[in-house]
Amino acid sequence: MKKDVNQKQQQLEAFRVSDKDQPLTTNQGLKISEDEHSLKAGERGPTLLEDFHFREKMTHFDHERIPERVVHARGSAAHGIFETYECASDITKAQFLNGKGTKTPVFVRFSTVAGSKGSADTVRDARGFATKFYTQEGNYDLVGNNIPVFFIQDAIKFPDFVHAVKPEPNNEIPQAQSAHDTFWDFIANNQESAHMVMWHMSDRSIPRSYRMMEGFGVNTYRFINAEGKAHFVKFHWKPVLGVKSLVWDEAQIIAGKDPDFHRRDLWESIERGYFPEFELGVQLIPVEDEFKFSFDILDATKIWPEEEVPVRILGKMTLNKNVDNFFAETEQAAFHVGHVVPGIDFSNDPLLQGRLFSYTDTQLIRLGGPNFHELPINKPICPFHNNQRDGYGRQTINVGQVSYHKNSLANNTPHPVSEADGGYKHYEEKVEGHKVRARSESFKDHFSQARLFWLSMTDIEKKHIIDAFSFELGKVKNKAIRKQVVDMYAHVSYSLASAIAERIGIVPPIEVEVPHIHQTSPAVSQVINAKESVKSNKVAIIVTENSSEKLNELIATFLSEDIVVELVSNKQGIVSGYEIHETFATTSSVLYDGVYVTGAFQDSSQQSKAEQFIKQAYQHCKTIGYTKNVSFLQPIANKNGVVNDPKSFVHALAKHRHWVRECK
Ligand code: HDE
Repeated sequence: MKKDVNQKQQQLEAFRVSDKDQPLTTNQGLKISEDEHSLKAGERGPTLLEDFHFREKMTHFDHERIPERVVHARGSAAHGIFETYECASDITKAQFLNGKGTKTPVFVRFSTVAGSKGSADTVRDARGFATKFYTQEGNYDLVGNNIPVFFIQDAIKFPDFVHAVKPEPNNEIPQAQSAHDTFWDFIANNQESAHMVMWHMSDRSIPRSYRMMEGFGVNTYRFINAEGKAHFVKFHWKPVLGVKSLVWDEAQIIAGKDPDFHRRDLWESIERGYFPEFELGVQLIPVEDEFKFSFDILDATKIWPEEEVPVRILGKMTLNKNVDNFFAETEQAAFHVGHVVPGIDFSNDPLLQGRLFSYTDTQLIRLGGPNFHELPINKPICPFHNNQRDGYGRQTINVGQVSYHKNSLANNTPHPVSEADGGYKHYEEKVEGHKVRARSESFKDHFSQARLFWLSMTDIEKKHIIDAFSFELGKVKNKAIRKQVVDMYAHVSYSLASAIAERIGIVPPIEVEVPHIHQTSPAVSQVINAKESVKSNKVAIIVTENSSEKLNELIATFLSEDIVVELVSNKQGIVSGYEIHETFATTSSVLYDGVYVTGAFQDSSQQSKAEQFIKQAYQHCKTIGYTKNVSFLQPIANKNGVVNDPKSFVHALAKHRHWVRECK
């Protein structure tokens, strides 16, 4: 693994401790001579209160857990570096985006939203994509998702939304699922969610890997350059490997076969040196153009179609180091949309405004007080000084008698800094209005972009959306809710709504007028934008007693293409001269991007396991390779994505899925 020595890593190094080869001590440093027996009055007698070692060990254990995040509890993170491709000083004075080749250490946490900390990775859900940039001007957090819009428009509805999607409160069922009554009841009664639900029902919500999904800031922010010129901005992360997804049946099986699928994928890729890479892009709208669009640019249920507002790529992030300790780093990382640097500011997007309160507030309970910024993972790499003092777990020893401003005793320091010297100054937007609990008329079109998304999908993507709606609503017990949702989606597309109605036993909706959409947005289709690549794809090679001697060549071809290879057989140990990694019992075809069969088994029960493995890969539209002597593959031999030489296999694997099988 590459040793990363950026400034954040140097800082963390001071906190790293290896316990290996060290004597066992108490937390006070006292060496311990015995750690298996508590101190007792007699061998069979009661434990003594004076056993400080027992009490310290047990007390610490009793207090090991902290509350999990109220949302995004399940996550996984890595360290890395962000490097600019070009100088973006024309649009922002944020120094980490200024100059070409400017490097900034980052820490990224990916997550699911609804499930608990121990839930499965591959559930249908949005994915969190939170990045902490340790800049020289302070930490900047870009707290985004892998879907560019959100369910609600105003943060005040967030507790309601989360209550609806989380397990139902009477029986705490179901875990990490939106396929239940309260979620869909919320959707039907809060129709601003229409657009987000389209994305949620698409393959975006079952990514193949954290490394293969886009990231979006979702909310509208503001960029300000050194001259004070401002743009509204939306942030994008574009994965270098392209956007790839699982299929739903596969995702559900993986949830049982390997609930850590995404976590493992991220960890192993970094350990193997296949560092995940994402390009950072921005969409920009000059402030004077705020009202020039058919949608309100402050509405987080709307995208800015990339065809209308192009994405400008600013640089690339590479994740090159796994954490040393999950709790200390991943669990204690505290992200906040309000952690900004000069050159980045907020808009009046009412979802963002509420987030600005919530993130610090939640850390207070989760991390136990106001000093979470002192935890190594959260600590800025630039100096920080202020008059905040004390609180649980305070680590800094602020010296001197002064902890207030203004003062004479410390020469009025720490002192505020002018804007010219890097002091943060809020963008001076003129605001005026009546105090009202209301939403702008311009936020009230809920169906145009939901329809835009639908019309921008390819046929296979549309099929998957209908399948997903039918699955989710099919799990809803209350028929009135099913009906309400179907009627709601008649406002998006009659063909969509009636196809769902047919599948879930609901009378077809009445045809209503739908928004007039004149253009589509190809940028939202992951099929249209599919990137062909095999780097870091995982392939199972099935090895039998009859595997050909050419296996070496096959493995060498795959490795030269940066494909990860696992040898699978009916038993571990040596088969046909090769050390076997996994068996049909310890692994499953759903854990691979493709399968290559190199011979038939002599034993018919083993043969049927191999056939089952391949059949499942075939059903999930994966690439299948075989050597010529494998006769049982003949029925599918000439089908799309089924090939019999390594080169064609690599070529077919790059396509990721062969949807034509599913269409038939
Ligand atoms: Fe969050 N969100 N959120 N959120 N969010 C949290 O903060 C909140 C929203 C996102 O890996 C919480 O530290 C409100 C949108 C991510 O640690 C909490 C609203 C987007 C993460 C919170 C939203 C996100 C969180 C829970 C509605 C995409 C995980 C734990 C207005 C742009 C960060 C925590 C990590 C976490 C509040 C909506 C992304 C409670 C009030 C939209 C990636 O503060």
